[in-house]
Amino acid sequence: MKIVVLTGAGISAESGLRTFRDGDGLWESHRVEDVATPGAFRRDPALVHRFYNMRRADARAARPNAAHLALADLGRNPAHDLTLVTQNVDDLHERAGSPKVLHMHGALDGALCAACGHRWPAPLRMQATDPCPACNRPATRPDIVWFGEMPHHLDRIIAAIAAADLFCAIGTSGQVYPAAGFAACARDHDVPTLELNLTDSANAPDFSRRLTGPATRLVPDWVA
Ligand code: BV8
Repeated sequence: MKIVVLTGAGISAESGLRTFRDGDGLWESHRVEDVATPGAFRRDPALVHRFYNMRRADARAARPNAAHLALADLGRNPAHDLTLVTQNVDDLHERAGSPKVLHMHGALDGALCAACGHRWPAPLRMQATDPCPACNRPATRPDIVWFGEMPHHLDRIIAAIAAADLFCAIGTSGQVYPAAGFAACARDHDVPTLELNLTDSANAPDFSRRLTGPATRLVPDWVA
């Protein structure tokens, strides 16, 4: 069975990592949409690096939960062909044992040179003046897809959805595009859709089946 799973911040919530839109969705009184942008980085690179340095430390201190582990089991099941796509930038899927994770919004453990495009493993704490290992220019940014930037792997994701037997979204509010449009894309290709979430998402009507509850209960039950 070909399955495409899309995860969002809700799958890491029970590992202690904050989601974007639960609670007040603010960080140092900034809306995430105002920090996770190229304009914010141009205006105040130190603020943006502070945001991601904090989240990198939080992610390294967190542990995968039962939902991450259940998806890793699903990926190892030879009866299924799983494409795991995440909007998350933490590495909890990988640390749970998922072999191939498509990080469509980038990853905290990556650094990117804003001048030459070189990528390298991110240190725990980064600052814009860190020289690029390739061009030596002080233009270091997190390797994160910000608002207004093109997400990664879109062609591969859409092709996998079109050919899938099931599309399942877990722990995402369905408010950020193009990820929020994947369920409608599945429906347009007559692919069954399933949503596992704690609350109603913005694109809940796009799903043919929905289960409500915490991911650490729903995902192991669904995978079993
Ligand atoms: C782009 C950076 C184009 C990483 C993020 C239509 C089409 C295309 C684009 C747009 C469009 N309309 C608007 C846009 C622009 C924009 C957008 O969508 N804006 C929104 C706000 C309206 N999209 C973009 O800019 C994208 N780029 O389209 O480029 C382009 C074209 C040509 C050339 C160049 C570019 C880029 C989007 C990526 C932005 N980066 N973050 C980071 O800092 O982490 S988005 C950010 O939101 C995170 O990546 C996060 O993953 C993502 C989505 O949030 P969720 O994961 O859903 O988290 P949220 O807190 O919202 O919800 C949590 C859910 O979990 C809730 O439902 C809750 O109930 C549930 N939950 C909580 N606890 C649990 C739980 N569920 C289960 N168990 C629990 N215990």
